Amino acid sequence: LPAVPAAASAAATYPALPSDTPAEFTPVTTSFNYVKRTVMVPMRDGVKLNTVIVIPRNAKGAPVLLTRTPYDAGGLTSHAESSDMKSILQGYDNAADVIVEGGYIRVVQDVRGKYGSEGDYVMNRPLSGPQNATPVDHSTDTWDTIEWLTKNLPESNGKVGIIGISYDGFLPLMALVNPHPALKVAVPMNPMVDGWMGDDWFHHGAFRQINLSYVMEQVVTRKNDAKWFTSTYDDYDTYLRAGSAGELARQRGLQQSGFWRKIVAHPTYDAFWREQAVDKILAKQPVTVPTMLVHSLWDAEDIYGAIAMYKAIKPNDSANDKVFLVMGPWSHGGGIGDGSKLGALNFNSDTALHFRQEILRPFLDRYLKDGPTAANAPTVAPVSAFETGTNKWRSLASWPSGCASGCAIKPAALRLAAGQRLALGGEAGSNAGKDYDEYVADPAKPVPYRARPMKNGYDEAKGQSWPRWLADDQREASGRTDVLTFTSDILTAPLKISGEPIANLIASTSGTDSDWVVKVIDLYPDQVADQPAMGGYQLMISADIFRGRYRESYETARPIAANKALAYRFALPTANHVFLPGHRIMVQIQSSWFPLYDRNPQTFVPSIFDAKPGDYKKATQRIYHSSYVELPVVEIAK
Ligand code: PG9
Repeated sequence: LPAVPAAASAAATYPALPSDTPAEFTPVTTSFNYVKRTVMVPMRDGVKLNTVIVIPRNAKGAPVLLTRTPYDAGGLTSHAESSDMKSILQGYDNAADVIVEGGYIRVVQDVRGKYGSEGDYVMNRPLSGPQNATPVDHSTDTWDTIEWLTKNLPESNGKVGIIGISYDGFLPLMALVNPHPALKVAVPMNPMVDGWMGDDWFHHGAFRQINLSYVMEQVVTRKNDAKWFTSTYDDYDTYLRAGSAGELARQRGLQQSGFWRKIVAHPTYDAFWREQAVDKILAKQPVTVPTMLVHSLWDAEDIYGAIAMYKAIKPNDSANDKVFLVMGPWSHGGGIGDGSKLGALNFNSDTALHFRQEILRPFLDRYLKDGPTAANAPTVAPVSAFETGTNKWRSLASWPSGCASGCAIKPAALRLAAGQRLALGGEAGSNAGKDYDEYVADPAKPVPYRARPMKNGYDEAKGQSWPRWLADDQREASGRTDVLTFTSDILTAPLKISGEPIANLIASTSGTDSDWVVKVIDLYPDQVADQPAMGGYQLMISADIFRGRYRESYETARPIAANKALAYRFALPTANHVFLPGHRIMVQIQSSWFPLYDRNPQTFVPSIFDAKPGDYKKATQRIYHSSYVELPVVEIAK
């Protein structure tokens, strides 16, 4: 071999060409109207949590609004690259107008194990106790954080409020368990409260399988680096081809996630779910911090939480000055956005702006500010409820109360009568002839939960509009042979409902397990002059699913006796709605809502996560005319 020239074998001997990148860059932020500090705040066990603090420039005696999150504190405080505080907070989890106009110090912290924080991530980390052997939980982490903030923020007045949406709405509730004395107010918006009964993971036992993508992105890596993928344009095809939710999870490697293994191990409402349901936890103690629960009437993710929480903690609020409720005509988290429209619906005013400026702002002022601003803050009604149909805000003393005074709520039976008619109250519903209606539910062709092709997700630019699906037109479903549709006569007077409709089905299946979906719908007049596209619109007002195997007990799944008429009773989500004259009421019944919920094989198997292709069988479903929906009708005293 020829000898290698000495110069070529030596390390780089060429002259230095200095890097254009400085060893350390110091941003110039003197023109910014805020100062941002990112600090690692130590918890009692030594774990440090990444905390972003945004302080209005020259702030003095300013209160703090804290959000704790698994969704990236850095990202939530830099929605835009800007020298303007309102611009950087313009996005998820920030009521930017209220925060900035109110002069608040904004603090956003990554929870343990997510993004910049140290420690282990546990989905909705339960309180220290039977489900969590460590001494640390979200209650202690919030306490330690507030303790640090009160000692290290010379610009603050020492008063802290905690606010957040969904997961970040669950966290203010955890802060109420043994609250730090400096915590003066909590605003849980659309909080996740009970993952099995009616929030993110199951509804009455039916699994919300489109959340597999959430588990993958949110749980398997600290910084959400693993991305969900599909192999079809239409999500319906991806889920149908996989078979069961368990199989799709296996195909994405989710068994590596501790949380997915917990879901698979706890398909029923056992101690795992019961003991971490936040309404059950907080019902045991009076809430000592003023708390404003914010609920969205068309919340596609946590439609259960805020109302369940209100029911649990209001009875302990003996002075009627700690627990407040707001409900608006919004999608999940819509209270911080534009509340003038939801899909095809138009509310004639920006209902979310009204909430922020007229309800949230004075509420925060009262408890977080000092001096005359606090003393002169307008009082907020115990309940502020937007009434859909008439599109009006109502101030109420409690929920549900129908109106400010002089009215009562009387349950009225909406009977699923013969001829696919809905008969209200004492109305004569003919039960002549057959005493049931029937359909065939085929798991090979489950009822789509929205028009196909469907792309589940949040990015409108990519054709994804998941957050507003509950307000979709149900017309397509009403034309299917596997959806039963019962319709009332045209209303001649307004009919107002406030509260939870309750489904009372008398139903049989030829299988040994079955899902039942019940939808209460406002059927618009055939023509709507000022909004032609609303002619004949079928708007869901309240709807939910029930997994038949839990008919006798939520804790133990049991096979259903085939071909036997059996009673199923379950509550549907809260409504505050006026069916206007000229409209009709409709109820639709079906046995799948796919792929939002995994398919019921209609053959009893111990766990539906493990159902095999051969278990999925067609079934004949009968809805007997003794079935009814109990409507919480508001009667106005004459
Ligand atoms: N609905 C979401 C969530 C909450 C809690 C657990 C899992 C998901 C959210 O929007 O945060």
